[in-house]
Amino acid sequence: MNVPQTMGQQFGRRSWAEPWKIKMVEPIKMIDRPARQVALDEAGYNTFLLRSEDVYIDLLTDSGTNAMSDRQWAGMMLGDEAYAGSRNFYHLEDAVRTYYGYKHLVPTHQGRGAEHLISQALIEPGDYVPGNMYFTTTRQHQELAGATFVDVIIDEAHDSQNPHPFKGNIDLAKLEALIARVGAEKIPYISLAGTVNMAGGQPVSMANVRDLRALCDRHGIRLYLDATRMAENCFFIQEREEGYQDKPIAAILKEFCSYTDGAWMSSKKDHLVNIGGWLAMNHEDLFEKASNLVVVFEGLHTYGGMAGRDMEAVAIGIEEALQDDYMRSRIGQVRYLGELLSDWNIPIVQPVGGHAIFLDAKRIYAHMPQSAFPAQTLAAELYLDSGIRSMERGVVSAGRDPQTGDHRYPKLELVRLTIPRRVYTQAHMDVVAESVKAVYDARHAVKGLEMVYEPAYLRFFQARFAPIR
Ligand code: P71
Repeated sequence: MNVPQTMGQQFGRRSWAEPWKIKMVEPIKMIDRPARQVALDEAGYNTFLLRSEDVYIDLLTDSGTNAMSDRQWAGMMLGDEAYAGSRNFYHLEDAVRTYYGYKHLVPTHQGRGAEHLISQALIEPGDYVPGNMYFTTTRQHQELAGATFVDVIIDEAHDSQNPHPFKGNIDLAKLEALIARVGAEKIPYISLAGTVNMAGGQPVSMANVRDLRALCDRHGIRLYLDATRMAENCFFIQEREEGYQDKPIAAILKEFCSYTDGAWMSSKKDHLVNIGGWLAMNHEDLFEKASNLVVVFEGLHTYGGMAGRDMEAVAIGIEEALQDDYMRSRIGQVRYLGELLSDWNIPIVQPVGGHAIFLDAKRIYAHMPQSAFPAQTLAAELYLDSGIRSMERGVVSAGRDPQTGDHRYPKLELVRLTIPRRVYTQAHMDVVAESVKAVYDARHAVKGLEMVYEPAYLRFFQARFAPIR
């Protein structure tokens, strides 16, 4: 007879649990399969167009979907809603200086607000912006400002099965080749993200950023960081990189940022809040330009589109996100789901990254051409099976090449099961895993989708699809 085992026992260790308990709950319900079919038809087979009330377990994104702590909620009551000079802004500025180490802070309503500011401030038409794999909104803003984005991530990142521990690293040879081809003066900054969302939440190593700093100094190029999930990146450095095992995540973050010139941030991820973001920098010229642009696009430079209470929640969230036992439970939960699926031989991106499990739709629907949108199809099938909402990260997200107008066919055709922070339990993860298995087992009967409506920008948000019969 099989003796039941706890999670810890299965891995030959004592179990550990989240360093918090739940004091407020939000009911969720599951509608039946015929009702889910109706909802999916109405949404044009696009999970972005579903109503959240029709969703059972929502793994669309970890962005703005976090549960705040009682301290953060208490902070919300201390909002200073003055138009100018809110005390919460100064608290936030202090937190960014203390934990990230940058000199100046420009608040924004969320990450893409900061991407807009840095792109408009630094990019001239005809420039090139190298980065470690594109992110949708980041590249969109760079392109709107007139730049060409160039992917200089290591090759391993484009291979879903490669076990490289730092698949987010920049390939310095690719970067040097670009500099030789276009000239350093055509590169306003390097766009470095930690962890790399589209690669599967893969981290960048401290050695890589150190080398990048030296390269940037040699060529006189700026190095700016997308710090959206940088706290999670630091967990992987602590776990995998020689010399960091005994360093707290907060110290690792401070060191990493010290090699960069500034950062933009979507606080909706790492900072355990529902809205917010910022741009921070050491360069005075960028500070001046961004402080001026922010009043046009976001709001005054001491709130940038956030309410005072929101800035307070971000300031408190920054500190909570950097606690080691919190981060272990955060990444541990993602890993738990990944281990279940791996053990059942369901193809997922390896190694498991920080914020999500990425299902390899290309392998799961090996019989389907990429033009039939395998990842979009898989996300729809998962919703039909169990009401779980996930996100396409494949050819639909990649969009069209601005020069040729053709679909960009990325090597990675993935479905992201994104885990909100402090929201779901281990039992929810079990339900998700079983649903993925059911859809995987039924994979041969599925034919794919065709696109019946396509918007001009960031098409994945609003595109509509119909099943191929
Ligand atoms: C995510 C999001 C939110 C999102 C964005 C676009 C399509 C679907 C969902 C946002 C990020 C991000 C990185 C690395 C900047 C932003 C923009 N991610 N950099 O993963 O992951 O931040 O959403 O606050 O504007 O679901 P913003």
